[in-house]
Amino acid sequence: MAKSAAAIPAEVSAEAQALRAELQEHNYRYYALDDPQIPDAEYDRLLQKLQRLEADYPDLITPDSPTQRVGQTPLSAFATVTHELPMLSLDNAFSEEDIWAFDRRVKDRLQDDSDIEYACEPKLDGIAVSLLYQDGMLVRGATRGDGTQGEDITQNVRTIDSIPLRLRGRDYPAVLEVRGEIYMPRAGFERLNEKAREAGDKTFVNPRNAAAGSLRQLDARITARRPLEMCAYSIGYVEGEVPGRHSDILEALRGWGLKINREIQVVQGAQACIDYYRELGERRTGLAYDIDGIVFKVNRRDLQEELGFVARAPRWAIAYKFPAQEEMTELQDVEFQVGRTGAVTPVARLKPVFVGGVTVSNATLHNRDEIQRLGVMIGDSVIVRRAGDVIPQIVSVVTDKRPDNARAIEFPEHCPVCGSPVEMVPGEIVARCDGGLICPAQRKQAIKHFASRKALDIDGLGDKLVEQLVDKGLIQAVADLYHLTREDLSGLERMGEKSAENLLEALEKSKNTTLAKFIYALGIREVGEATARNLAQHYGSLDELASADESSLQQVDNVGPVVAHFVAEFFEQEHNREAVDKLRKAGVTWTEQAPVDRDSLPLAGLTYVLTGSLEQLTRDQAKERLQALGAKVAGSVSKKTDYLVAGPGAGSKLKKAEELEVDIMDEAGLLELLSQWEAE
Ligand code: 5U1
Repeated sequence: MAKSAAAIPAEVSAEAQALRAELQEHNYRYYALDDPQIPDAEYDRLLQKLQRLEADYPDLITPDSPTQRVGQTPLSAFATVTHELPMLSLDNAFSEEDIWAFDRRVKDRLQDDSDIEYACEPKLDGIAVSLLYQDGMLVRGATRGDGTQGEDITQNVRTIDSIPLRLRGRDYPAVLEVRGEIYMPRAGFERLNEKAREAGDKTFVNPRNAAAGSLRQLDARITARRPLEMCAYSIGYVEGEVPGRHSDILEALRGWGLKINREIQVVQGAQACIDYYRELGERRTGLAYDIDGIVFKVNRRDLQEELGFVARAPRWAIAYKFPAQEEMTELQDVEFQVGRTGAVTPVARLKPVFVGGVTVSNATLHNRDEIQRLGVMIGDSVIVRRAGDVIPQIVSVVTDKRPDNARAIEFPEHCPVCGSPVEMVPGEIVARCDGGLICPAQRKQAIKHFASRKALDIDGLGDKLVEQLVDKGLIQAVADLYHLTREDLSGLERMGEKSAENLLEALEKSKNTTLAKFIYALGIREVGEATARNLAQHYGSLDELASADESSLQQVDNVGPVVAHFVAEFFEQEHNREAVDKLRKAGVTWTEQAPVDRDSLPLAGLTYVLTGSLEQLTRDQAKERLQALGAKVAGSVSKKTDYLVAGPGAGSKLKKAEELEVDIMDEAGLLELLSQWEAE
């Protein structure tokens, strides 16, 4: 039962105060220092203890208590806030020349030609906000709005754990306005969209929109469930003393409990700014959050004051933007491509547009569901996103710009290449051409796969050559490759005598391979390189594999019912058995091996977990290759985990691994490990 103020014993009051201070300190270590000292579970335990005390003695509750982050009463509208000092915007630079010109302007105005000290900071792609602290207490959070007036989002900013409700220490100014960016880290964004997808809800287009949508909630309980963070990048209105250098102000803010970006650096001169831009630009896609440029600021505050402002932007700062990752263009047509396994994929043909540093004229539309989800029509203006090396995607449609002659996208009922029916398999989102190897598109893809580096590695047999060979009727199936003659090749485009000779030599060389590579080369659905290796190790010979039934196949590591079904089905089909026979007759041989005892594999008995993004490998490839060496790959970190492979953007799994003192390696370490054992 709740007890009144008079009844609060002194020791209870002291305990609540101590708990609050302890929780605040842990928050500071976690967000500002990026150096947590206790596991999340321990933090939650302390918070619950404080909650229980406050439930027993409600008069103990203070507005800055960590239990008081989430207000229970939704607002009917956001109030308007007038900023004490305008929230400025930044001038943009788009080239190195622009940076040199900016540096020149700064020097000319200061009438000093020596190198300027600049602070270099990533420009986070989020929402600019202002936080007002009075006597160390957070009293107001506001959006930038038009720079003069914004919206009061105090209830919402209070829910963000990296924003302290009370500043740490005592040496903060009596009134301090902190400015910064609220953003959604990519990992949180992916999780949020994944949940939305599972629930059949609308997904967010990008982390910035997700952050904006989350902050615009009148019910702060919704904001509280969104993975938002805030990084401070400057101060606004202040009553009190602050340091004389921008970088020292940021350090002071960190000391008062705010999160400051870890990539910030102080450099001398414009060339060093450009070097910083290039260096971070290369690492951009590996960061845990989206950035759209780099901000350079004259570091000395006295020089900032001397330089002053022009219009609504300071003369002492500039944002050097990265090439946009999203642009608008027109969807001119949709074509349908048929893959090796018959999957029919819609491909958007776009009016060429420069995005993410390259000109994009095609983007994948994935499948029929995606077309429906986007509600896209031919002729629409669409937003194309290209981040890093990711295949360009259409992320949304600008329906306001839809022309009168926009056409619906008709998914074909017959294969655009061979005319066979296109089927939707129940439980699959992909539509497939029914033609199998009758379909030239599937045949071409199957031959390309057979010749690829990880399969029979036929040097010189590129995609264009395969297309010509099939189109001219010189080959129908993979075994025909081994009957090609000099005369056959001489009539082909870009095929000189020497190239023809080299290709015939490469074909000859490819005849000697390993069982694992041969299985992989067959192109059985869902059988990747590592699964092929597991099958080869398990059965030791192709005949053993070909006669295995589904339940035997499921004994193989990493082979579940779906893969087992595809493998058994492949060898049941007469034309596949014939294709294998023809290859044997053409002279293709492979080293058979005694079945391997998996317990004797180098990583047997070890459990790995993968987290964060990897650059050289996909997650699946890393997983398959670890499994092929005998390791188990688990989805979450526990006491049973031996190693965590952590890439950029690693979050809670990394934290947990650190708590449990699990060994951690990065992608380079993983690649070294794989190459060490795979070579044996
Ligand atoms: N990192 C950073 N982002 N950003 C945005 N610094 C920074 N400074 C800004 C803005 C609008 O404005 C300055 C004028 C304080």
